Amino acid sequence: MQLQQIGRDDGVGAICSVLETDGGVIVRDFLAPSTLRQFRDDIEAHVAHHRAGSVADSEVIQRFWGANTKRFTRLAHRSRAFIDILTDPLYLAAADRILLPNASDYWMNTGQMMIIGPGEKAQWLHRDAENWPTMCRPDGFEVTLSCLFAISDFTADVGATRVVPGSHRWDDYTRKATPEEQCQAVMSAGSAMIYTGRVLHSGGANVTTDQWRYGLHVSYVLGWLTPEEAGPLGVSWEEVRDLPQVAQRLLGWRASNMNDRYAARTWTVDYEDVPLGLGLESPTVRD
Ligand SMILES: O=C(O)CCC(=O)C(=O)O
Repeated sequence: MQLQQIGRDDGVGAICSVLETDGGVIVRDFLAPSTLRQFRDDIEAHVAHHRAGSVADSEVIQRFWGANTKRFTRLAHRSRAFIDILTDPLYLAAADRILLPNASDYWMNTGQMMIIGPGEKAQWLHRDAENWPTMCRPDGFEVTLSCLFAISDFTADVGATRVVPGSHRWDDYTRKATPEEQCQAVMSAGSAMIYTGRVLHSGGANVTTDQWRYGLHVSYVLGWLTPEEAGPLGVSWEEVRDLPQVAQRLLGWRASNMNDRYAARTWTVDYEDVPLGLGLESPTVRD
């Protein structure tokens, strides 16, 4: 069992067609070398000061997180290159196709560094849509789309993501995957594995003694569901005010459903779009 690999030039049609059958696909050399370098440098400046493991009371969270795994978010605050990744046109085109049939828009679920350290055990297999349990079922639809960007090489030994291709199409989501049904997203730095919210996957075991696996998880979720990360609490208006509106919306700095079809907007302030309601933007600036 292996994940299919394609190139950026194969386009959004190829991504979506593999996602439909396998639930996950590797896009080789997804990131431009300059973006990869800049992002890695920005993150490196933070990593050394960040603890491994969770300080949460919950033992379940601690196990899921990993004792020797560093995780942190607020990436728009920590790296300008992150915005280029968050708004990558190919990734957005895939999200449009997968998510927009079920919503008028989507926003960032989370942008999270997942840096798996030496000796870390494999995480348990899970589906990202489990964040919204009633939406994670065999007869449901995709509410979230995720991507793991390899910021360092993803080898089998260093903990490349484990995936169970086709598990999004199973009739029974309580079924356990056999070892033969699992594979790993082995890929070089700059490549990316896009996967649907209903495919089983997990962080792999890092069996090295001295290497850290740098993974960047970026996911989107339907605009009418609550994201994992509290986006606008992690990045200020000053940091996002000059970004394109699509980036502002993804980061939760714009209201959802801002169209004239229904008066059914969500995520408003004083029933206005966020910056307008907060008095950060004058009514004439929009449009
Ligand atoms: O680190 C990985 O490869 C995947 C981790 C993951 O799926 C998660 O933490 O939700």
